[in-house]
Amino acid sequence: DKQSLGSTIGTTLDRFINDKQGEFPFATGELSQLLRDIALAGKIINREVNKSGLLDIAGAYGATNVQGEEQQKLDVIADIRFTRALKNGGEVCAIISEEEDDLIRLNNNSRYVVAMDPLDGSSNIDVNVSIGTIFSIYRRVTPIGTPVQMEDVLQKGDNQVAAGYILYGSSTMLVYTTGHGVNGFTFEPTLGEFLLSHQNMKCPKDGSIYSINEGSYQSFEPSVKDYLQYCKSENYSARYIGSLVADFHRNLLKGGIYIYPSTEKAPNGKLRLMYECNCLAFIIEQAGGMATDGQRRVMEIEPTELHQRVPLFIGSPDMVNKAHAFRGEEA
Ligand code: AHM
Ligand code: MG
Repeated sequence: DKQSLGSTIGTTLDRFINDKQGEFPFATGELSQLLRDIALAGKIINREVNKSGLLDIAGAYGATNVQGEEQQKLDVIADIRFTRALKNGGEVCAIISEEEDDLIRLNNNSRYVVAMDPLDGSSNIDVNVSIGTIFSIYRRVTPIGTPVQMEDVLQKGDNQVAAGYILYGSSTMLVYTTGHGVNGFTFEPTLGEFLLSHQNMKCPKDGSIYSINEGSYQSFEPSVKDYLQYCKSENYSARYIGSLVADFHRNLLKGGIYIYPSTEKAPNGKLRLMYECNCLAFIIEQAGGMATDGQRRVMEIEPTELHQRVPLFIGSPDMVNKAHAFRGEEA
């Protein structure tokens, strides 16, 4: 109705973050500031993504900056922009990124660690299909003021204090959780603001969309093959963009399951625990869904290396449970 429209439209992300600050651990304002820094980085990457088709001709128009960044691939540019925004913001002691081999040390006097995939969906970047940014925030475990250790960045997903993604789709959206539900904000480009558009998002308990790269069918485990046969017998819709954030976002809204199983080429699946899976697992659980590696909750997995991969089964709980049931039958 009109009144509820009026009360939600016009809530900017900044305002929402401020209003919710009481829900944050310690409520010192640092996490709020960090979320605002990430939103700013998202706006900057959004700007780059929107003109990415011009990258090759940018030089011809004198748009190349001193670092020559315009000549680089968009995922590298996104990594640089994101890191810079977090560095300038000062709220982060270390970043781990899908684009970097090692951790990046920032401000030792800060409390938070960020894990990110600055631009996911690399195969879609050059062909003007939706792509996304994924981020997780952890609290360091070693004392503030000391050099960051591996144990600060290698934490299991259950330790996340916040997580979110930015989807550069037909509109740009930022979706995040701090463990008190999931909220989505749509970017209004003429205002330069993210506005609250999807309050308290809930994933449908069941659905009829399955998302998997079926081209690798031959090398799937029997239980995954069986589940896919079941999806077909039920006349489900196959939808696979090949951009995790976009596939996840659609399934979150409509109900569905996304699977990246182990394959011959990728025995542990392709997706990274720290940069992709944990973040989306936190969000889907907060929205009432499930995320597993086919057996265990993703967020319980103890990471042993930065770029560790895990199979991913994520989405509507009834669908994830159904996929598990086929594995049970095999045993
Ligand atoms: P990337 O981090 O190199 O972009 O890879 C991750 C992407 C996901 O967005 C997507 O779901 C998946 O890889 C698609 O992989 P595939 O082409 O093997 O189906
Ligand atoms: Mg990725």
